[in-house]
Amino acid sequence: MNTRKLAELLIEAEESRLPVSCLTDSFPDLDVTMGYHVQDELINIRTHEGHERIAFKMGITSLAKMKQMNISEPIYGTVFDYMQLPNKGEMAIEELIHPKVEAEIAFILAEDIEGPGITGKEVLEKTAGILPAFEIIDSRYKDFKFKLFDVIADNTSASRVVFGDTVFDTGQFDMEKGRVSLFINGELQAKGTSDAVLGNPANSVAMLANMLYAHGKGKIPKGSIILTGGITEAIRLTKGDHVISAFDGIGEISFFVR
Ligand code: 0L1
Ligand code: MG
Repeated sequence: MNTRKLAELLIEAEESRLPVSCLTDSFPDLDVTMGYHVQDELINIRTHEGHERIAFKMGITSLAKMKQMNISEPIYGTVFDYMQLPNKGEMAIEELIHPKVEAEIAFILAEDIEGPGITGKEVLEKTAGILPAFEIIDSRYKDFKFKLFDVIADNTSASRVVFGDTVFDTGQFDMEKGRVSLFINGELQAKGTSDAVLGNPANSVAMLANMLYAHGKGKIPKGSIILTGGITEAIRLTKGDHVISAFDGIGEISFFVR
């Protein structure tokens, strides 16, 4: 298996907006480790093109989804500069394949965090603030169907992000019971509470630090932004959607799908 060729195939699918068959259809034995090798290659290609990481992301952070995929830890990926949309701005649907939106909490670190053994409590002590956020995921695989290797290789479906304009203190949002509602064109489409993310979104940042350490990738540097995982389920987007998410105590964010 040539990791470079697989990464190029996924980039080509993203750019052409033509989804591909799962890589595991051709290589059924591929595992998590190989998935991150392909993802690392994809990140190298994007970096050489001049793109910068603006955030880390954690995916599959709901215990129900983890059970469904038979995994004991979530997965992580990279959000690049070209993926960011402004709050209250527009998302061009023709740039994407079959996008879905989920509401998340993003952390901004005040200090470096390096595994192993990091806990959610330590994360909260080293956090500068939080942002309400949307993650728009868009699998490069046909019908949004994949196995674990495939989705890791595909940079965990990272596609677009929207961050709120104001940084809040961690105490301004209840990390275990904070409610989040997602409305499309005025109708409630999904809702959840913050404990949907590994019991507390801070645990997601801790897991990222521990996983990066275990994978020999060092620390999460001070100033990093981390999208911690969907509090709501992911909802399919269509042209004309006006998407608003309301977070208990920390306001609303929105975007329009054109
Ligand atoms: O939780 C997520 O950010 C999604 C990760 C990848 C799985 C998917 O595309 O549904
Ligand atoms: Mg997500």
